[in-house]
Amino acid sequence: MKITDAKVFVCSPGRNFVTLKIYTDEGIYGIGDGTLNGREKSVVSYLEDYCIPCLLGRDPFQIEDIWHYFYKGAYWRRGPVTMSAVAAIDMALWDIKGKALKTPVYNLLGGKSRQGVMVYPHAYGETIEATIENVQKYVDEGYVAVRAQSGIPGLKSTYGVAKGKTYEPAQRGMPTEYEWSTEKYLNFTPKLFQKVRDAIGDDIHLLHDCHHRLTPIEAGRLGKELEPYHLFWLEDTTPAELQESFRLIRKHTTTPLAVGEVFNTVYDYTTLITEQLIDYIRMSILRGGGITSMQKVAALASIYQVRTGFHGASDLSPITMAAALHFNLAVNNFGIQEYMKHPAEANDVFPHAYAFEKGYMYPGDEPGLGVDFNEELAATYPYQRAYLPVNRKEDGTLFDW
Ligand code: GCO
Ligand code: MG
Repeated sequence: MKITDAKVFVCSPGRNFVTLKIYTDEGIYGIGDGTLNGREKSVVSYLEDYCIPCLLGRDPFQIEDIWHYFYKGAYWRRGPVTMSAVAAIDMALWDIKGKALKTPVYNLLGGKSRQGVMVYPHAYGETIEATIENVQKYVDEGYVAVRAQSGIPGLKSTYGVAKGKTYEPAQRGMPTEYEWSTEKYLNFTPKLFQKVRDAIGDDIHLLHDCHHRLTPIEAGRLGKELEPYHLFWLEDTTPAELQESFRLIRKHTTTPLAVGEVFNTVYDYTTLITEQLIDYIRMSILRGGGITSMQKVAALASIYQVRTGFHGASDLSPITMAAALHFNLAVNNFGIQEYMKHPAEANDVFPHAYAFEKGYMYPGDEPGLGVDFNEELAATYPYQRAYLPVNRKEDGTLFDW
């Protein structure tokens, strides 16, 4: 089999997505997700200017070799643009192989290690009461794990709390400016979880995202104060660059830690994993360069009892969601999968076999990834420029977002 062509599509069915389609001489095609929120066109350029010309004529079954061709062979390595492009290629190649061998991708990854994939959605509200109501709504829908974020009294805006119908950080126009106070957040958050836990009881897993806004010692304080409410995890407590930070956090709390939705290679994790400083890996198949590289991350993590907990915000397309579900079904050290529903228009553009039932998701048994791309429909939703926000302290200092 040979790769005859590859094309990139940018569409905006409810939000922007970058889709790569790889065609072969046997009529089989594969699709991959290259979406990088707010930087979509940079990935398109990387794919079109460099990757696609170098893909033509290759055997799509040689996934490992092609992965290294675009990682080692590129010379300029790593970074979110590069690794999202590599991931798009890699997903499409696994999709082709599954279709050619007439088997779902999870079978190529070792087969089913479990029946279904536990997922968590986002619950949020402007107040503690509204947040509890939202958590309860998800519990009533069958979820067994829920992330809870709440508006903070005295702050105009808070990460994870939507003003509109659904939470979507990327907005049209120039970047929105959020307002932040560490003191207000740290004083408020333990009260939030005390009330949420009281309201829903002990059986539901609760998660929370700090979105990189704390120093290590502040993270230690928050983790310690949240211990009575036994969170499933506390996510991205500090900015992600300094892995050593987590030594200090770990000394102060037994609250489990999840890290790395912005990471893009295993090298971002080596200290965190080998010193057992974290419990869950947040890097997604999309950000981490594809299934091929995430297999290596998961294998390293398994030796150190670290589990997967992949990023699954709605700015990762249904193709990444499908790839994650196949991966999660197969890998032994699976932990949990984030599941933020896509806009209805996106589900129409990406028809898929995966489904949700009673807190768990299932990739379905179609050959390949089990997700398709409706080009004609996609063309009716042109790209819309949108940027992620920035965050400032109350005195105007630009802060981590
Ligand atoms: C999460 C994330 C998202 C990101 C978003 C950025 O845990 O789901 O933090 O909400 O902010 O994916 O594009
Ligand atoms: Mg997050």
